[in-house]
Amino acid sequence: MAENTAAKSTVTALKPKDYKSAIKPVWCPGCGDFSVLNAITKALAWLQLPQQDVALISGIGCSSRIAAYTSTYGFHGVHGRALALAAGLKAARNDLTVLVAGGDGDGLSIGGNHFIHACRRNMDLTYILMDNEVYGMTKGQASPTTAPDWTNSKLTPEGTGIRCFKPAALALTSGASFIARGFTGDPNELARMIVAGIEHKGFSFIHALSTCPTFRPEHQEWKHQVHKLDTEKTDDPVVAIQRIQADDGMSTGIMYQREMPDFHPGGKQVDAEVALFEGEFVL
Ligand SMILES: Cc1ncc(C[n+]2csc(CCOP(=O)(O)OP(=O)(O)O)c2C)c(N)n1
Ligand code: SF4
Repeated sequence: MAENTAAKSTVTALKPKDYKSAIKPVWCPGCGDFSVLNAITKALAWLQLPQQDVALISGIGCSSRIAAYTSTYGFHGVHGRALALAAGLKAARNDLTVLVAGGDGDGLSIGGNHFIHACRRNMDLTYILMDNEVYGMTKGQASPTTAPDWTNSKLTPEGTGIRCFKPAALALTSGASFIARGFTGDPNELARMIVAGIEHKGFSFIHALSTCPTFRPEHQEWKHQVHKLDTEKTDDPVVAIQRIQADDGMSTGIMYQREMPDFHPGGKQVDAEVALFEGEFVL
C-alpha cells in the first residue's frame, strides 16, 4: 500500500510544453499556425496521452511543418498525401492516436481526392485543416478556399473567378462523422475541439481558420468576424447541411457529430502484410 502511494506520487503530469520538440518553428511572426501547435499540445496534455502513443502526420506547406514541432511520433510527408499516409499508419497501428494536419492547398487542392475518400472511409483519424485561404509556402497563390475576387496574387491579378469550396460542406457530404470549425485567435476553443475530435470514434474534421499575416494581412479582421455557433451540434446530416449552407463560414464550434461504424481493415491481417512487405526490404 505504502509502495503504491509512493509510486503514484512520482508520476509527473505531462504539460503542453512536453509535446513540443526542440525545433523552433520558422513560421512568420503572427502566423496562425503557432496557435494550432499550441492547441494540439494543450489537447494532448489535457488527455495525458503519452507521446509514444500519438503520431502527427502532415503533407507539405508552411502549416504542414507542424509535424516537426511536436515530440510525438510524426511524419512530414508528401504534398497532398498526409491523409493517405495517416490511413496506412492507422491500418497498421490501430492502437495509435493519429492526428493529421496541413493547409487548404495541401488538403483540398492536390490532396482533395484523399480528403473526400478519408471522409467517406470514416477511419478513426483527427484531421486539422489550417485554412489561410492561400498557398503560403509558395508565396501567395490562390487555393480552393480563396474567394474568386481576391486580386492580390501575381498569378491571378483579376481574381480566379472560380467559386471556392466550403470545407465543412464538402466533409459532411463526403461522409465525415465529426465536423467542427475553430479559429486560431482562440486556441483554447480549438484545443477543446481537438480533444472532442480525438475522443470521437471515426473521421473528425476540424476546420481551423488560420491567419497568414504575410500573404493575407486582411485576415487580421477575422478576429472581429468570427462568432460562436448559435445552435447545439446535430447528428442529423440534413439539418447539418442546411445550417452549413446558411452559415457565413465564420461561426465556430462543433457543428455535427454522428456515431457511425469506423473503418478498419482488420489488425492481424494487416500486421502480417506489413511484415511481408518489410521482409522485401531487409538488406
Ligand atoms: C507535388 C508538389 N507540387 C507542388 C509543390 C509546391 N508546393 C509546396 S507547398 C504548396 C502549397 C501549400 O499551401 P497550403 O497547403 O495551403 O499550406 P500553407 O503553406 O498555406 O500553410 C505547394 C503548391 C510541392 N511541394 N509538391
Ligand atoms: S507565409 Fe503565411 S502561412 Fe506561411 S509561415 Fe508565413 S504567415 Fe504562416
